[in-house]
Amino acid sequence: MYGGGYIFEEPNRVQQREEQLHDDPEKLAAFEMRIAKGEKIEPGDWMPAEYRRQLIRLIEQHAHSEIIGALPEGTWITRAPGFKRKLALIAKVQDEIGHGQLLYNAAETLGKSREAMINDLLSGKSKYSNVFNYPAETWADVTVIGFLIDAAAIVNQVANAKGSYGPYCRALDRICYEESFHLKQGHDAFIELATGTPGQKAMLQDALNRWWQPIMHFFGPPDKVSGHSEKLMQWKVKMASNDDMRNQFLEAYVPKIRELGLTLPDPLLNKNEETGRWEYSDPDWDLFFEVIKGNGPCNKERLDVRKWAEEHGRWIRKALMKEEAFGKKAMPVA
Ligand code: BYC
Repeated sequence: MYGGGYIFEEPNRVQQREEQLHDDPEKLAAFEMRIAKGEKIEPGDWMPAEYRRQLIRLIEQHAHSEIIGALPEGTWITRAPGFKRKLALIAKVQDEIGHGQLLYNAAETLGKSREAMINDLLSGKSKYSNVFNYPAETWADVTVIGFLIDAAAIVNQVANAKGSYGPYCRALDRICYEESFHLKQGHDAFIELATGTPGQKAMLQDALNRWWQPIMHFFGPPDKVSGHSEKLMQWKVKMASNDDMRNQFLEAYVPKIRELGLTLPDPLLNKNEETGRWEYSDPDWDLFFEVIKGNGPCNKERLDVRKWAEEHGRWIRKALMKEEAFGKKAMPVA
């Protein structure tokens, strides 16, 4: 356990043990029938232990991605070009942290405490999105994140918002509203560089070349390798496969990039008009697995920043938990 000084026990352990004991075929069939009918599953409802475990894994990973994802852009707030871009970036970073809170809340409804999730992030046990382990070297990197990574996230979130677990879907709906604004400001900044001076366009092209492979990785490994997709799609947690989401992204955004006179660093990238599918060079999946295992260029830096924040915020959490600090019942830590 990461030594963050947390003092909570995970709730709902008893409930989870009960489910493992009673994961019987009749209950499972009734549960799957509800999902097939398009009903939402809510926190108090019976669910198979594996459905709960998978949702916790996925929502927790998503929450961590929002929190860690704020870091590369956050370092650019003081350097964003001009007052308008600074304001938009401050608002965006604040939104991303808010998304993390919404998602931690949704995961907590499944019985894992926020403290346990944060411990697992900081100890390296839990994953977060591969894309946030790369450096944002220039302002153009920030525009690529704001346009294309937000776009990739929207493809994933709009689909999964129609899924089966009520609290996750509601969180995703709200996140999508805000992400749509992020996408617009990212696209606007992207167009500004693409249609700016030759130096600005070259800076954008360079960023695009460096980010393209991590973006292709973002949707997860190919369907034939993805270990969780089949079950998660059957239970309507994932509403499209990794390859389908990657294809949707390429369909919507490659034309927008090319119409600005920019190129993509993949000579095989092309739409097959007969199948309607995009064809591309296989991204380096060994590299992807190394990055999500903790060996990417910025994994250590990202976690070090979060550890620093946890350690330096510990006194505030302690103060909030102490009755004498407020003279009333201890407040839960937000
Ligand atoms: N990165 O069976 P698979 C944002 C892992 S933030 C890391 O296909 P799954 C933003 C996967 O965990 C929003 N790991 O997995 C914020 C699994 O590992 P284990 C980011 C990945 O989960 C700030 C293994 O690979 N969005 O927008 O069924 C600023 C096998 O994969 C990744 C989300 O987090 C990855 N990319 O499907 C700007 C979306 N992909 O458990 C923007 C939520 C795969 O076997 N996540 N892995 O050890 C998902 O929807 C799903 O996790 C994925 C993968 C579709 C990504």
